Amino acid sequence: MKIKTFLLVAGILSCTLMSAQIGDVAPPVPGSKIDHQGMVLNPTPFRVSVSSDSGPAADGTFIFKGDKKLFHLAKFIPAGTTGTPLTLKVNSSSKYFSKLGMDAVSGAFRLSIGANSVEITGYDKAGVFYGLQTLRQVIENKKGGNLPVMTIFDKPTLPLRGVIEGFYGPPWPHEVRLDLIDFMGRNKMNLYVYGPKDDPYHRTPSWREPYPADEAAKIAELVKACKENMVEFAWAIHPGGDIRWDDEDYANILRKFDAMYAIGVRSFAIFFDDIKGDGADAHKQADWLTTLKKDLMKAHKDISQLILCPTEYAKARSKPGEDGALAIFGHSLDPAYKIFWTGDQVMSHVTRSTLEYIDSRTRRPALFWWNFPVSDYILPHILMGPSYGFDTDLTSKELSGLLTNPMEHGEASKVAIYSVADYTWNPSGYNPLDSWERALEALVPDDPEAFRLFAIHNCDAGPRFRRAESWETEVLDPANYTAEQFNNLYDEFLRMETVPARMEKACPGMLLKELRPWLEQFGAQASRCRKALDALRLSKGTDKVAFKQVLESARMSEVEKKAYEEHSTGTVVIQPFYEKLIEYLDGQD
Ligand code: LTM
Repeated sequence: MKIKTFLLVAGILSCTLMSAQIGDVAPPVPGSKIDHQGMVLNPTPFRVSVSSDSGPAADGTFIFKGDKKLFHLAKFIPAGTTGTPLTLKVNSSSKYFSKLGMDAVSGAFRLSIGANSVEITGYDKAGVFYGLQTLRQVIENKKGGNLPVMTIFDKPTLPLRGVIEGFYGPPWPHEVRLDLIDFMGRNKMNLYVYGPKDDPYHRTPSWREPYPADEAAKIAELVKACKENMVEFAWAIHPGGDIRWDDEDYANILRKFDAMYAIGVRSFAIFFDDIKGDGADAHKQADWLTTLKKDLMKAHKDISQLILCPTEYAKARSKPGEDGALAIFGHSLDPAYKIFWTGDQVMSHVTRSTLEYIDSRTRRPALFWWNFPVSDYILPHILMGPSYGFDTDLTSKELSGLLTNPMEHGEASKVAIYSVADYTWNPSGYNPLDSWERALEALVPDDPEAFRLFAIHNCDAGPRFRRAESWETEVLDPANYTAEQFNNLYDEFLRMETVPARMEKACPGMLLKELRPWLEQFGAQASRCRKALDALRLSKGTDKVAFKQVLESARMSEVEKKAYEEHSTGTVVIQPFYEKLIEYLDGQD
């Protein structure tokens, strides 16, 4: 039997460490696309040994064996009374994992696919669940054929990996949340913090009030979905806008937490971001939260995570000295609390230096609140670009975890969520460009090329968080270009014009619904650009009437301008090129 052992990190050497800070010019996207030879796994596994031998049929059923208490984790694996034996077990001995060259951490597992049987050994239940998720992916990759004989050793690097629904604007619809929780489970994320700014029962002025019964029932359903996907559901309260630091409001917070506990919540977060005045007093926050932890633990033995979002949540907003909030938390906030941090700025890269800044003050590894692909500060944009700007040598010593704050468009946010799952599981194996390519293929498998064409021109988040966009497109100088440049660009616009119709056919419904307004603008923009190039060609000839007619057909009307302002696309390269071209053509008139 020929065994080829390889680390799925090829191409990563070309990744540069992203330590540069945000400027007006986007850094290039690190990494490169990899040929995965029919075995696409997300997150990128730690170690894979694959042989050329054939294992069981991928479309067959499995007979569960081993620890019966683990069988419920395998709901998504086809079970039968005949088929391939699939043994599930937990082995919490660190000796076993260190012999395999692995850290014994929650979520670690060994998946072994033999010629006629499969075995998953998890360090804990989470490890078994993740092994099953990897098996599901291997099955999906090999549909219609046979599983390869292979062994995967895998473990998460960052203990907390997930999503913080923490944006301003319409909170996600219930069905989108449920779908995202399933997506998180598939991609081995384990924390969903619920803190939508526009949920009135989360924030000032209604945080003191209980949820109406129907909304409480929906939250209970989210908690249940999270449990099934090995995701911890943390409910966040945001009381700082009008909090009174008195006994009555302390009791109000406890009462609200108790009500959330009663519907299944076991993790809590307290947010003090984006407030001014008395609520932002770090001494009071630290005192209260420390007492709150004691009271919660006294009343309930099974509280899981406690998280604080400070008012000074970014370096640019923090006081560095001993009188700053971070140092105050370092001295007097119970160490059980994780502390959110958005980096040097509100929208930032994830760097060792920013973590040194916060960790040395708060005396604990920060929990990164990564403000991407959130778009609440740049609503006309849809952020479909790669996730990058992460130092790849970070560990749980500096970073207890990282959560992405996504767009109000939950389905479209999956492009970034997929890659954040990838990075947080295996930072040193993270290849931003390849991860993005895989995300696009996973989300629109029936026409990934159309989705990619749309996504590559819809990346930038404006001057506060410049992102690389349209990096493969060479636009031309209307006063000086070659025939080759003209033809290439013309062909690209023609291809772009086909995208809306192709996406209508290939894109899954919930995602399509979110993208449609941008797809319409994208098609219209491509068509205008193509017509403007036609006008450029005509401007070199003698038929001035035809030139003028085509130029007018390429021009944006006031109505079109307004629609574009609401749903902007190609803002970095395509639209500026179009505007420059029209200006040039007007000069030829
Ligand atoms: O980032 C934090 C901690 N708070 C808010 C978020 O709620 C908001 O979504 C982002 C982006 O606008 N900025 C914030 O300051």
